[in-house]
Amino acid sequence: MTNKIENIKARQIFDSRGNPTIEVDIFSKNNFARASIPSGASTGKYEAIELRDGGNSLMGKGVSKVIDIIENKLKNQIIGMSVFDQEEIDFKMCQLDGTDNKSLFGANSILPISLAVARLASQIKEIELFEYLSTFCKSNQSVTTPIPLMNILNGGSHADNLVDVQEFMIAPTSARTFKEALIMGVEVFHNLKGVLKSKGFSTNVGDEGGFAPNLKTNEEALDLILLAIEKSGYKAGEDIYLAIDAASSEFYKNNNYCFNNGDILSSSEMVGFWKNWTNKYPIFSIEDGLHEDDWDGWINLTEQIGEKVQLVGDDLFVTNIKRLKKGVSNKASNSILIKPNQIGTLSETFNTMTFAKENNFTTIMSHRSGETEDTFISDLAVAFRCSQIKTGSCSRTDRVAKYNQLLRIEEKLVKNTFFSVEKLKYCK
Ligand code: 2PG
Ligand code: MG
Repeated sequence: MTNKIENIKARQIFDSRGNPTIEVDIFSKNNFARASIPSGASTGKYEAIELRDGGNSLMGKGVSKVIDIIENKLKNQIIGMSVFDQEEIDFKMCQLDGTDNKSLFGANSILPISLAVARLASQIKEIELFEYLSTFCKSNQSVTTPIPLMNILNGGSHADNLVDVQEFMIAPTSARTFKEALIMGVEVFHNLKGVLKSKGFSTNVGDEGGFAPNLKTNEEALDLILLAIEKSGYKAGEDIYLAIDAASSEFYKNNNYCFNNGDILSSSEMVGFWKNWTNKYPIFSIEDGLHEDDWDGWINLTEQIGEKVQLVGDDLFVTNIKRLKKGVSNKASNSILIKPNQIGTLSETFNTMTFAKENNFTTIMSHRSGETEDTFISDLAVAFRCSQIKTGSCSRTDRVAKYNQLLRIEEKLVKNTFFSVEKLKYCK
């Protein structure tokens, strides 16, 4: 049979930060597919485990143990299965691992196989990856390209500066196509470079390709971006909205939010902080505005501004349906960030996205801060009608590759399939 998996080969490659990661090649009789996986820096404490070798070599980050697991524990169990049995393959790998958080085999041994299987299936069917993946999406909504959230200014643990907020993103919501949105984003990116230069700031970029200037305050970042939007000929709050990933678990100490300028905020003060920012600036989306265990804070924030602002759980939910269910039943947010490597299989990622959609949560597909050249998430975002995708800024090929793949996908879709045509709920 030509749809049977005949061989799997794993290798150590390097990600955009120069850290080891895994690439898998998978073979059927007449076809071959490849997938590689990313790695985070501001990882949530409830994410599936990423196995590393430890020791002195490669700063302890080597993945030879993972290769050994793939070659000796997983490969022979999967060879002979049909590439079209995505769920059975994923389930089998989870069962073999046998732990709740994939701590025995590591999500980094399971996910690359899971992704490569889907890609091989699309090749055997001779259809695009996004078309194949959309057969797993139960939505009646038409297939759309997502609005890009472009992280043009980097702080937190993604940059060597004193900016607390990890990501300042722009969302070109007045665009009618993904192509148009990307052009708008690129224009603002280049104008921001000019603005920073003219003010004597560094224009070096951080891990996700956004600028990483040494600003004194977080507000300064917002003001500089607003200026760049204006210089590009667009109106902030009409053509382009702002989105934030605070990654606040990173600056949470002893039940408080501790800023680099010495400010220490309680959970309710932090909620007040976000309320103030969203009144003052055209911010339509805040990701991880509160710590991953601060459920009361999340509920409070959702009560206060959840009607008009998208509140995105990243570290809070870690793409895990159990945590998402808790969030839905407690009304602790209204949106989820989707990162396949936080949970470790494609099938579990599908289930989480489906549950989020059934409960009217927006879904945002996301890269990790350490990325590879693999563009799988672009196809996945389209297949599952994610309203948005965040995959960094408009520089660094590891980021732009994902946006470029969306340009190609959009060419294949019928007219008016860009999400902004439907209008984002939180952009009035
Ligand atoms: C995030 C991600 C991606 P990391 O916090 O959303 O931007 O960062 O991959 O470092 O967790
Ligand atoms: Mg995040």
